[in-house]
Parts: sequence; structure tokens; C-alpha cells
Amino acid sequence: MQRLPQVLQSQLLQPALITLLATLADGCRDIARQISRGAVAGVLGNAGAENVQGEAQKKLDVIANDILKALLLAEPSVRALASEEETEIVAANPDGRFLVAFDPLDGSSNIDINGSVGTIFSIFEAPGATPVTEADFLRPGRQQIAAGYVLYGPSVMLALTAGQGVQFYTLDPVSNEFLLTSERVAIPAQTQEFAINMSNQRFWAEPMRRYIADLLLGKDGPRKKNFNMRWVAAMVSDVHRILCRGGIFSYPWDRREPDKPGKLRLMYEANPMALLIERAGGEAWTDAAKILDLQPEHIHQRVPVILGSAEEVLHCISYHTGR
Ligand code: AFP
Repeated sequence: MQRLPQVLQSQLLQPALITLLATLADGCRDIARQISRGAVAGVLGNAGAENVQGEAQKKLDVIANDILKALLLAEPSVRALASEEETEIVAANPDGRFLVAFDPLDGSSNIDINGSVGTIFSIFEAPGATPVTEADFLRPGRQQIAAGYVLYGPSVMLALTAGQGVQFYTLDPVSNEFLLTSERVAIPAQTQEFAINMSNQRFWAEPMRRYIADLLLGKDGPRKKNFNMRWVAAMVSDVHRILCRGGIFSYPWDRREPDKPGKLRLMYEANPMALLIERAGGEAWTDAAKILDLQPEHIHQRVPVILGSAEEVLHCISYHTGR
């Protein structure tokens, strides 16, 4: 099996990007080691602080953020970074060529119950040689030059798109290398599996309530087929399942906090996942537009998300657009 650097070289990626992706993989390998030690290392539970999102930080949120931040600040090719756990962007190397946005540990509420969690990352080319600002990050997701996640599950897996399709790599505990295990990930266009937090159903907008109600009617309803449901409460896990076997995932707007467009963050959750999903043949929307075409307004901006199997996502969107 080919190692990650070998595959990236075969994709003729620029050497600085290969080095950056290898550095991110190294950081995620360290995070995986911390997670696997769990209670033995005393890394479970809350850190006793909140992040910019007003969310209680888990100890592993902070540990994962510190690991990646230290590696990226020391990486010559990184101009600046943005993290779910950092209020502002963090300037790195003035001659750096890349901007990196990341969610160091997605699905933190799963940590204390030994559930799956993941790291999500998004990479842009840095603009011309000016002092870097938040505005430099605020570009449509379609301009990402690479995006991916590491899923800390029964096996540690990296999903990556850096120009040519989507590949899966699996961390081999013997060699401690990420080895290529899927050369060309492709999402089936149709599905009978949906992922949404049903406990919020009464708060959703009417089109999403109607769409889900029709799924629940199964073969006796307008869809004329039965559906299964999964909800891991870690976007990385739900997206990984969809990349493996299809499905539709949504975290829609709901009226619990009407001014909040959704729960998921555009720059370091929705954008990188949308790039992976589209490059694997799927669709990734808010409730009205393709995620990758959005013009971001601020680094921690939230958006509603509907993504997965192309035909199913477009069917869901038709409930919102009436087409
Ligand atoms: P945490 O990182 O706070 O656990 O949130 C994870 C997440 O952002 C995303 O990964 C999940 O799909 C979603 O939130 C789960 O949200 P609910 O806990 O409201 O179901």
C-alpha cells in the first residue's frame, strides 16, 4: 500500500503543499494517541473554559488545538491559521504560502462516552505579500486548494482531496504511516439513509419538516421506499459514512435561536466537507445555495447544511425552493 507522501507526489502537488499535508497528518497522529489514552492520561472532561462560540471547551479540544497550532506556526509554508478554538486568526510566517482553517476536534460531546470524533481542515493559497488579515480567509470554499478530515474511530482514517478526487488513508499502527486504502471515493447518487437530530424537528422551518415527514412515511408515502436513520453527533463520522455508502446529512436552521443560521461553521466544517462531498460526486447546500459558492462574512460564521447523495440532496432542496 502506498504511503501518503508517495500518493501526493504522484498527484504532482507542489512540494510545499505535500509537506504541509504531511505535517497535518503528523499532528492528527499525535491527537489520535492522546485520544486513545483517554481516562488513563486524564484528558477527558471539560477544560474549565469557553471558546469564542460560548461552548464549554473539552480538555481534548484544547490539547488538539495546541498540537496543530504549534505545528502550523512552525511550518514555513503557513502564513496564518484560523481555528474553532481561537477567537482571532493567528499570524504565522510572513512568507508563508498557505492559510489553514481547522476544527481541531469535531464532535467533542462524544469524547467522554468514547464515541467517534475528528479533526477537519481547509487550505487556501495565501494572498499577496501584505500583513495577513481575517479578510484573506473570507473566500468562497470553491477556492480551497485542499481539504480533509481525520476520523478517530475504530481505525484512524484520513479523507483528503487535494486536486484529484477524494482518497481515504488508514493509519497503520505498525508502521505509524497513513496508507492509501481507497483511491477514488464515490458517493452513490441515491440513498435510503438520512442523518439529522430528530429532537429538533418541531423547531425546523416548514420545508425541512415536510421533507423529513415524507421520508418517515416510507414506502407508504410519496417516496415509495423506506429510510433508515443514523445520527453520530460528530459531523466527521456522519460525513465519512456518506462518503463510504451514501446518505443525506443535515443540520438545518431552527428557531431555537432564529438569528443563528445554523450550528455548523462555514470556514472549518461546512466548506471542507462540501469540497470532499462535491469531489466525490455528491451535493452540498445550505437551504438555498451551494455551500462552496458562499461569500463568507466572518471567520466563525455559521450556516445551515444539507449534504450527501446528489439526487437525494437535490430532492430535499426542491422542498425549499418549490422547484
Ligand atoms: P460538538 O463538537 O460541540 O460536539 O458539536 C459537534 C457538531 O458541531 C457536529 O460535529 C455534529 O454534527 C453536531 O454538532 C451535533 O449537534 P447536536 O449535538 O446538536 O446533535
